[in-house]
Amino acid sequence: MTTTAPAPPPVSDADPFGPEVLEDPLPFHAALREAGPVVRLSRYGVYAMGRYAEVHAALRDWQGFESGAGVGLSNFRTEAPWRPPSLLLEADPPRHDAPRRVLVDLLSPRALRRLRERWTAAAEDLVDRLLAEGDEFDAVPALAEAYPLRVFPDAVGVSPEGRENLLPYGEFLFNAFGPHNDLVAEGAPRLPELSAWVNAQCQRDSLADGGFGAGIWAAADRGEITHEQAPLVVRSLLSAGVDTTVHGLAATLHAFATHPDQWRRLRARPELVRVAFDEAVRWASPVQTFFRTATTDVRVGGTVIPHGEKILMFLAAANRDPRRWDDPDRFDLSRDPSGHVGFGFGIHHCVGQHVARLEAECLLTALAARVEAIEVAGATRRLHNNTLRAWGSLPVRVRPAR
Ligand code: OVM
Repeated sequence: MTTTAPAPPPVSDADPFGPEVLEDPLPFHAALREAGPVVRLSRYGVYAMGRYAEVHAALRDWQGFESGAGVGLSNFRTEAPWRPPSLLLEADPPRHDAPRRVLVDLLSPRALRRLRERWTAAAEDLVDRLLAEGDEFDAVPALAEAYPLRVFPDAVGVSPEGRENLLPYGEFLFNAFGPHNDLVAEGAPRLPELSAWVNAQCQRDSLADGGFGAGIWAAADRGEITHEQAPLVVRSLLSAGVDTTVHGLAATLHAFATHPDQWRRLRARPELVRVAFDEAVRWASPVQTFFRTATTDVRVGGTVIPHGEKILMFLAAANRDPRRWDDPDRFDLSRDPSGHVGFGFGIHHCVGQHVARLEAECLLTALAARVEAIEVAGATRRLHNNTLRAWGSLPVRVRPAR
C-alpha cells in the first residue's frame, strides 16, 4: 500500500459564531463541505469537519477524538472550565460509563412508558386552551417552550419555583461552548444567580419522589455512581434537557408551517409523527456543533490533525451533506432520516433522545388532531446561540379542524 504525504488542510477565515453565519448557517456549511474533509478555521486556530462520512467516523472514534478536554472551544487542560465538567458530555471512558448507564436505564423507552398517558393529556390540554384563545399565536412561547416546561421539570422532580431559570441557564451553557463573544458576555451577569439555582435543584432534598432526579440519587444509594456524582448527573438533565427540546420542537413547527403538504401528510398518517420529528432534527439540527480534541496526530482525508488540537464537528452540515442525503435541503416525511447525527453518534449519542421523542410525539399528535393547517403569520426571528439553531419568535396562524 502506498501512502501519500499529508497535505495542509484548506483554510477558512469565516467566523462560524458570527451573527451572519448564525442568522443563516447553510451557505457556510456548504462551503465547509466543499472545501474538503477537514478545514482549518484560522480565526480560532481549530480544525472543522462538515462532511457526513468524516463527522460520523470521528464521533465514533472516541479514543482518537476525546471529550474530556471539553466539547467547547476552550481546552480544559489549559483553561479552567466555567463550571465543574459534566460527567457525561465532557468525560471519556471509563469515567463516563457509570453515569451514562444510570441515565440509559432511567431514560429508556421502557422506563418512559409510565409518562405517556400524562404527557398526552398535558399536550391535549395545552393545545385546547391555546386554540380557545384564537387562531394566531407565537409558536415559540405558546408551544415550543410551554410544553417541555410543563412536562419535563415535573418528570425530573424540580420544584415549581424558579423554573423560569432553566431556559436562560441552558442558553448560557450552549453559548459557552463557543468563543467568548458578545453572546457569552451578554449572558454572564445572570450566571451566578442561574447556576446557584440549578445547583440547588440537584440536591437530594430538592427533588420530588418518583422523578428522574430521585432515580439518580437512588442509583447512588445502590452504588452505581457515588453520592458525589449524583448532583452532577441531575445537572446534566437540567442542562441538556430543556433548550434542546424547546428548539427541536420550534424547528419542527417551523418546518411544518413552511411545508403545508407535509402537514397534510402527517394528518393523513399520524403514525409518521416519529419520522417527522427525526426528519426535522436532521433538517434543522437544533444542536449545530460540538468540539472534540485530538488525542494523537490523527489522519483524516489527506491531512493530519495534530495531537491536542480542537476539531469542530458540524452535525448540521453533515445532516445536509448531499454525499449522504438525496435532496438534503428538502423537509420530506417520505425519506428515512435514520443515521442523521442531530443527536450525535457513538458513545455520547443523546441519552435523552427518547424523552425528546416522546415530548414531540405527544405534542405533534395533539396538534395534528386539532389543526388542519398551520402557516407563518408574521416576521419570524432567530435567536442567535453559539451551539443551538434556535427561534426567538415564530408567529403562526392555524385553521382548527372541525
Ligand atoms: C451536560 C450537558 C450539557 C449540555 C448539553 C449536553 C447535549 C449535556 O451537562 O451533561 O448534551
